[in-house]
Amino acid sequence: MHLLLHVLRPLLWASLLAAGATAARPPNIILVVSDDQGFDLACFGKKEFVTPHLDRMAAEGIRATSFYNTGSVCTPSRSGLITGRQPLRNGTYEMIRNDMVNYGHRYTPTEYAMSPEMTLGLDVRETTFGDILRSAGYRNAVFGKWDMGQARRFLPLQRGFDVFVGHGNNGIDYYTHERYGAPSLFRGNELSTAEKGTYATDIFRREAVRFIRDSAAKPFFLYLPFNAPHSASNLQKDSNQVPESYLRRYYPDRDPADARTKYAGMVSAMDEAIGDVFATLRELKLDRDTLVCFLADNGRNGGQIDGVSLRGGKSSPFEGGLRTPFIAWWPGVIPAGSTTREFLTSLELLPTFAAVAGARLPTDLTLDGFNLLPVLQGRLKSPRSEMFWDWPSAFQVARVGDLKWVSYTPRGRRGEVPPKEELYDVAQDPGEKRDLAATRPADLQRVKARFQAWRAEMEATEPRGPFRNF
Ligand SMILES: [Ca+2]
Repeated sequence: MHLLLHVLRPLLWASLLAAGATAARPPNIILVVSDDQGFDLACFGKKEFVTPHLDRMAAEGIRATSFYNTGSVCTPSRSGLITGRQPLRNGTYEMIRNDMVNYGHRYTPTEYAMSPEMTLGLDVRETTFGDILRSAGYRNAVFGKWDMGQARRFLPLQRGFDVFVGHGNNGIDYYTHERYGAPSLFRGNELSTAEKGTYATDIFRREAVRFIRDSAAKPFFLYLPFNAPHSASNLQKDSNQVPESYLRRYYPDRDPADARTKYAGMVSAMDEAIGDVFATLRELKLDRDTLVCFLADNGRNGGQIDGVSLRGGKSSPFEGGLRTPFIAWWPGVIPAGSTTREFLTSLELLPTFAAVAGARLPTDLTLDGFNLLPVLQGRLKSPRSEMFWDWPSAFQVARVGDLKWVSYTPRGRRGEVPPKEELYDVAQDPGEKRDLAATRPADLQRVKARFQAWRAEMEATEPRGPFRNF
């Protein structure tokens, strides 16, 4: 059975290519992730943001408007993306963060070496999308925010990647590359201060272009998780950082000192970096042999899809936190200028990459998603009818069909105060304004029961660190 699949899989990606494409090998794969951007880009309706390259990507590819991440904050969102497994299954379901900085504490080097940001990370028994694509012969790189731990065993070179420039923790200062004073920029396995003073987005942009140019010999996987436009991790009051040139270029009529203006400039700096990636693909004539995906890791307050306002933002259980933009681009394979409303999540990306690469998945690996390419091509309805989220310190959520059950408490107080429970029809009411919990009690119980069944499955899965008690 598996031998047969192994033989047939290379035919799978070949059959996905439209007439005219001449791929002699599986496609390159580029995954771009932005940090805390939510729907702040013009092609999802926020016209005040100048994002011509992402807009062009959407015009030449497909937008998804019902796409979810596995968390509404960085770390659990990224662990689901990287492993294709629910955070409760892969074990990284909370933030890996030295929270004492919230109270003004500065970690000494000795303290930092023993702190959660150094000692915790994605369980080494987990398989990453880098591992899967490497097994199919890909050359893999990460430039940007890894966020899966920074002890050596957790860093990308030990997790299926060949090249890494970036930070293993949550966030850095864009110029010093420090996290609250702790040097945090790695080249490979080593911390490096050689480029102190260079804007982080420009470093990741340059490395991405260089990697594409250096990868002619093999299919490549470029994972490009920008730390932008997340605010910088330093102790300044306004920690939005962007070179002046972006402010002048895009907002000549706005106050350059305004934090909101700087944030918009950070979005545009990232968009220009993405533009360089596309320009390089076109120059090297790789644009029909490369699948490019873009998503934001979580929402941001004030999120809107095509003018419809979403409730909540980062760290929230509502659509404004969990639902994010997704764009996929592969000329000749994915229809241009299209939009899908199909129910999809970031758990689908690892199986999609494996399918297009013709990779064999380990038989003992339990995944929580599926190949979404046929859905993007309009050949299949999404097989997904349910999605569940459990962020133990803050909320539990189930979406079953169009109904969404939400149980939430102020963060960190779960179990101390009674949770609020609500029910929404997110197809009819994406803004989650009309709570149906009182009027549709049978539906409420049905959705909750699905959540409980899923929760029991997570409890029964082989436990993983770093948070679970086993
Ligand atoms: Ca984030």
